[in-house]
Amino acid sequence: MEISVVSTRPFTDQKPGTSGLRKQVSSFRRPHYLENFVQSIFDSQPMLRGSELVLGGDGRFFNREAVQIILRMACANEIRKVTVGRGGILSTPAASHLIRTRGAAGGIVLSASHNPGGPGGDFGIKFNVANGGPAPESVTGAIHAASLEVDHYRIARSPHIDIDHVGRRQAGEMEVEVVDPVHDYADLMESLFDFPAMRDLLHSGSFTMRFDAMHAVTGPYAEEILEQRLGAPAGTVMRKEPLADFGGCHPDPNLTHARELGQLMYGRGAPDFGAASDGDGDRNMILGAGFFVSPSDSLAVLAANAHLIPAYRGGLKGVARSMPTSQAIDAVADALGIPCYETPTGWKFFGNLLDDGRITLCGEESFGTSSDHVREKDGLWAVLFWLNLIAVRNQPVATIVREHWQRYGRHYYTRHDYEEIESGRADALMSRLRATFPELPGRRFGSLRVRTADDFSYRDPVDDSVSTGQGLRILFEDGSRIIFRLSGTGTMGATLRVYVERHETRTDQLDEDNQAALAALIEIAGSVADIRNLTGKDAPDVIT
Ligand code: VG1
Ligand code: CO
Repeated sequence: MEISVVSTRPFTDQKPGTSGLRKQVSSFRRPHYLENFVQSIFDSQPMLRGSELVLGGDGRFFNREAVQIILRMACANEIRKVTVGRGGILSTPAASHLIRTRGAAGGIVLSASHNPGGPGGDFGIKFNVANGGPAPESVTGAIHAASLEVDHYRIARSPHIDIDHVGRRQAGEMEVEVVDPVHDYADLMESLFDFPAMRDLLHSGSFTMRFDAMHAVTGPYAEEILEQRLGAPAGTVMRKEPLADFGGCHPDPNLTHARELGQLMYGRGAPDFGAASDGDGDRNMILGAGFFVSPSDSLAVLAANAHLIPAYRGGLKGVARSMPTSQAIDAVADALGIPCYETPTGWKFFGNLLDDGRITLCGEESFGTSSDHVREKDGLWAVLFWLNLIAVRNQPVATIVREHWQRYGRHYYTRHDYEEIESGRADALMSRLRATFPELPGRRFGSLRVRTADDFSYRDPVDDSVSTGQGLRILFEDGSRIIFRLSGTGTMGATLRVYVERHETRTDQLDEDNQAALAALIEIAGSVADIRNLTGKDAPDVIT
């Protein structure tokens, strides 16, 4: 096959963020932009030559064109084989699973996750390593460095490669295998959970559920697993056709963006269980009838009940959470006598702990939970875990969570996002706040006293790598916390995230309104960081 070597010049903005490189579609469609980044992956990861690569994405606008470009570049860069999901589709957890089962040297996942899609929306690309997980910082750093030096890329002049029919074909020397994107993943889920018990629950006549696929990648997965294999009635999966623009919606599973599901779950005759997933299928939102389960609580409940699930019957080796995630899971780990690790935000930091067998479950406050079955967060896995739990405990979602609070106390928790702040202002806010930290310890705010204030850094216990600047923390003597960080996934300006948490153990104080229960801390957060003045915003744009 004829190979073109195309001259190019570096783009200076190809530094991967929390989860890969995310930009507006218009950026990715500039001549050479995608090609430069893909060549930078190949240049910085020489072990890919002669190996197998997994390729797929969430089906958003530009997915199909990007798949064709990457296939032709893989061929020109002497990749031995590319395994690609039919239609160029693979959810993030399904891609992780395929990398692992195929023994691939890595994978390229095309997604901007929960960011909006379509021609005016966002696109993204991330590289996963041989363990199936997102590339660690050493690898993303090498890709970024290569992107600053790239002066040519290699691409085969091949005709369009058929990705719409399952089977093997050749593109020059390279083999392309198109696989059903759902099958292996659905088998994996069936191997972890008690499908007969879940089937009985769904057929009991006293239980209904809805899953909102948000016109994103999980539609076909949820239909196969929930409606086909588990026999839930047709219509259980809402918005199940994947659309290139997600039907004009933001594929972010929270009550703001999954509005119809929210109305249903808070309405009369609500289903017993509601759930949603995001653009690439790695996030999950869990709802009971009239009841929202905060992601941090969800993680803690899953850990506390894992022994009831076939795959985790033998117990958990340990657990981990990202730093801003609430300490609800820490309380469970304490009770179970297992270690609990605290990592920076982003799934890549869990990889070593999982590979090293130190943890079984992990999660983030941003609607992400998973286990050692893959190396990504996994939306449908979390939904099936809850469904299995409901089937075994035979209790409503709200009762399961309330009983959890009775035993461990409740970690009231919220995240306030201030979006599209001018970057200079956001940086100024963070550096001014950091400058006040030496004076904070010992200072009183009403009944609260600051224990410490620091800039979170993490030393990976497996490879000793250090990551600094991972979020500003104000820790109070009673265990309350306020955390500030800037998002690493946005594509317009900066997003300030403020995370607020308070532990309540008085058993008659567990059912308060979340925002009200946190009002004092929210007030402190606003004043210490001078948020109103420095962002020019009176209120957060999104509250979760
Ligand atoms: C956000 C979340 C983080 C998550 C990341 C990717 O990052 O806070 O917890 O891992 O998105 O999730 P940031 O830097 O914007 O806070 V996903 O579903 O986009 O792959
Ligand atoms: Co996602």
